[in-house]
Formats: sequence, structure tokens, C-alpha cells
Amino acid sequence: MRKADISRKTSETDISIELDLDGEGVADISTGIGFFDHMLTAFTKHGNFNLIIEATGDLIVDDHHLIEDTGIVLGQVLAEALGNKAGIARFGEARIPMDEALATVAMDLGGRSYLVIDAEFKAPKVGEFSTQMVNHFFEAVAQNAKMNLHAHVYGDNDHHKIEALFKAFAYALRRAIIIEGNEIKSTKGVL
Ligand SMILES: [Mn+2]
Repeated sequence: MRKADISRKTSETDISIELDLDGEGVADISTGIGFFDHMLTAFTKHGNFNLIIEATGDLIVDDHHLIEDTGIVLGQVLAEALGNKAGIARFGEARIPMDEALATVAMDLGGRSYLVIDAEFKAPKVGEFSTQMVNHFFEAVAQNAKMNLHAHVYGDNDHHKIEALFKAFAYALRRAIIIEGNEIKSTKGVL
């Protein structure tokens, strides 16, 4: 079973995540930031994962620690659920539109963390979610999942652009984790 659960508590946040990579798209997400919950629910649905997130933190300061730390734990739980990655496709990509916005995501689960993201937003916030945390969230996920992630989005409406990005991320991940055989897909023999 490709599942894992991790809890991480610091003086700033307290985050528990349970992930099943082979799920039914069922999400139970509570971060205290409505738009972030909406994005993580879309990620779960379109990735066909099951995801439970219970996150609390110092939202009295701002949304930075909570979003970043959720990204850290999501990356960790993803790495643990993938195990030795035997048989996975390893590479995944997706292009997802939402009205005028188009997001493109490509990833490699080959074990090297690297983020390249091209996403600029007009407004400082969508709801209670700071748009500059989009890049920081994906940085935290990529680092902790040991994922090479390239993401690009264009469009006009910030909500559309961010939602297209999360959906493209989900689709690319769904593709990259498909079991295609038994072998570890690397000439090095390890991912
Ligand atoms: Mn930070």
C-alpha cells in the first residue's frame, strides 16, 4: 500500500498529513486558510489521492509558516508513501487550462530536488492566501519529496492561475507515480 502519515510540530505550526497515493480523490483538509483548503482539495481530487490534512499554526502572524510547513510535510509524506519507487513511471507532465489561464507542470521523481517556477500574480492575496506563497509552497514540496519540478502558468485571474497550477501538479504527479513494471527506472539502479 502506497500510504504514509506524518505529524510535525514546531513552535509555529502543528501539522498532520495522511496520504494514500492510490485513493479515490477523497479529501479532508483543514488548514484555516479557505483558499489553501480549496487548492489542496482540487489537488486530491484530480490526482485521485486520498488526503487528510489537519494543520494549525500562527495565522495570527500571517499565512507564511502554515503554508510552508504544510508543503514540507506534504513533501515528506509523499516521499515516504513512494518508498523505493520500484516500477513507477518516474516522469510526469500536464497542461491544464482554467478559462484564460494555462498551467504547465513537468516533474521527475528521480531523487534530486530542484524547482523552476514561472508564476507571477497581480494581487497580493487570494482570500486569506498570499500569492507569493505559491512559489514557496512548491519549493517546500519539491525539496522534501526530492522532486524536480518545473511549473509555469500564464493568465489574467490569480484564482484561475493558482487553481490551474495545483491541478496540473496533481495530474503530473498522478502520471509520474503510475506503476509500469517492477524495475527502478534509473541506469543507476536507485531513485
Ligand atoms: Mn519561509
